[in-house]
Amino acid sequence: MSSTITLSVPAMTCGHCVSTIRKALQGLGLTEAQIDLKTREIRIEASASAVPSILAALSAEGYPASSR
Ligand SMILES: [Cu+2]
Repeated sequence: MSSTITLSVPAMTCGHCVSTIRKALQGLGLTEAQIDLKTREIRIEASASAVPSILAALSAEGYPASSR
């Protein structure tokens, strides 16, 4: 069962970051992610069990994230 998950990504500071993150999420099949540069948050529909692999993928791109 999926729910809305909000991730905080402090290192996301510009449009380049956003596009890198968007690509990483698309690689995981998360094509509907909402990425808010102003609050540095990502909102996705995903199952809680998918969160660790999402965090790992973001971290691998240089954007450590935490769920909140
Ligand atoms: Cu940037």
